[in-house]
Amino acid sequence: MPHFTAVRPPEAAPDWTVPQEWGQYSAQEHGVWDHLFARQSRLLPGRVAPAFLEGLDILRLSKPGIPDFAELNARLMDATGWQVVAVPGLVPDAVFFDHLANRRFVAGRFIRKPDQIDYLEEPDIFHDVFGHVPLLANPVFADYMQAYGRGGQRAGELGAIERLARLYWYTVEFGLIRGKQGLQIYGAGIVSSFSETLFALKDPSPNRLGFDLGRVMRTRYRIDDFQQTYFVIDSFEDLLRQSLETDFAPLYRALDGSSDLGVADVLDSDRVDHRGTQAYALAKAHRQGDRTP
Ligand code: HBI
Ligand code: FE
Repeated sequence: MPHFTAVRPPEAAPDWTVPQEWGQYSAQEHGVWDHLFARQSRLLPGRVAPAFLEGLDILRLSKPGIPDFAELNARLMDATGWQVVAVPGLVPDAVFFDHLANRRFVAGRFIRKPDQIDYLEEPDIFHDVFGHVPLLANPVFADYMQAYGRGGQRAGELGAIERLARLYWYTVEFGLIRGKQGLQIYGAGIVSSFSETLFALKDPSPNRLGFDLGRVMRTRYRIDDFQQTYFVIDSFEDLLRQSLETDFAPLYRALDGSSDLGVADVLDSDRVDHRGTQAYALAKAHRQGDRTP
């Protein structure tokens, strides 16, 4: 995610929230949501962590059309005390962390156009609500997301925002988890993407490495294409435990002595589920005439 000093749009409140204005969505916009929802709902069973599907049920997200946050929040608050608030788009880090620390998930209220079905730069309501919100109904993941928000407020004081952005990226956005029958997805960026759901689990190109907090905080990520490395957690409980038990300040200091790692690097100390061929990234770089993938 970019770190930027955007200007708060005039229609937004001081905390950058805006009314969702659910009544303003057109039939075509509801249709885009239904198309994306149906496509992912057919694809995900067996590929996604069961807690995600449980969240879809608890929050009644299979109801047709773009969810009305007022209805959604009644169920979500009941489940874990979280609520979804609408924002005009990406918000500054400090605003983002403050909302998460108070169990408010910020979601774009716009939805992609029919010609953007497979890719768009900025997170839209389908990415944010379908991708991120179902796991917020899971008590352990809900605690992790609040701990992340609090960690972000602390990181701001310690100048370690980039390290936390990497943790967010390789867990909340693009995380994999060890399921009973093999690896499964849980990261919102994968769950909300038809092509990356298939790529992240089965394609021989990317690395799939065991999650380690310090390792992830050293590792750069891509925002413009499929990931070249995915990290695998053993459970949401383990992810929460690592995040709560680690005093991040000494970890940041220890990491200052180590160099960043590239998107495709594999270390001898890594737990390697799959060492990727990087064929996808190399072929793409070759097509673009750029030799350094
Ligand atoms: N803003 N709306 C929105 N959604 C995000 O996911 C988001 C953001 N701002 C910053 C951000 N994510 C990341 O840089 C965090 O890791 C800080
Ligand atoms: Fe996201």
